[in-house]
Amino acid sequence: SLMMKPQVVFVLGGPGAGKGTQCSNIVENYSYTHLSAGDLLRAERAREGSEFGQLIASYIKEGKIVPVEITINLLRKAMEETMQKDEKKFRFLIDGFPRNEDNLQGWNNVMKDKADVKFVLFFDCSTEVCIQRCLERGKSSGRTDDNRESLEKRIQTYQQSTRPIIELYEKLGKVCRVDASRSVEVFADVKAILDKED
Ligand code: UP5
Ligand code: MG
Repeated sequence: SLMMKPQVVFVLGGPGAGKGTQCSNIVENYSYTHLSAGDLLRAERAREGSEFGQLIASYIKEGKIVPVEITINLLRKAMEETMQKDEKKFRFLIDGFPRNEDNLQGWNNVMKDKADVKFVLFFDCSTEVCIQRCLERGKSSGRTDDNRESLEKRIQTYQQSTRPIIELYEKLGKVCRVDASRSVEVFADVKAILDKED
């Protein structure tokens, strides 16, 4: 059968900005499949027999960005599996990727011809709010990186490596920014963007 070319929205923003939360909201209201690169890496870390488990565990704890060869394969497989199960599912929210130059190169090498990147949904959140949300979540999340030490590194990685990627897309006119520091009304803005872009 004729498969649609996957349509992708990259969802970016600092740690705790609300990427996952808003992606869940979107999935409830629009026909998107949510793929969190971080969730895929955590699942791979936990997978019995994974040759990358140790590496992923240490990168996540250190707030460093895992080599793209690992991440892009997880994303590609998840996209293929989704579309094989249901060919109507060709719209994807790719949450937390691409985070640096290496990620972007890996995407371009493997996926550029296979998928269209429509735009970047950028959840812009102050560092203070990001830290507060992750520390609060850390009380129950069980995430190995929701502690002060890891968080400082995650924030630094975000500032040094991910912000330039967002700026690059900004120059291409492909960034839709949402003020994500607010406790309410974030999703109202997201809806307005999706209704306009769709
Ligand atoms: N919350 C959310 N929105 C709120 C609001 N408006 N008001 C009040 N509270 C709000 O939200 C975080 C917390 O805040 C939750 O408790 C939520 O209830 C509350 P969430 O939606 O989970 O935010 P999110 O942006 O998804 O935060 P997350 O911690 O998942 O972001 P990160 O980007 O840090 O984590 P991710 O899982 O993407 O990556 C983790 C690590 O994996 C990276 O540091 C890296 O080491 C590795 N990684 C790679 O190497 N490569 C990749 O491509 C991806 C990840
Ligand atoms: Mg998340």
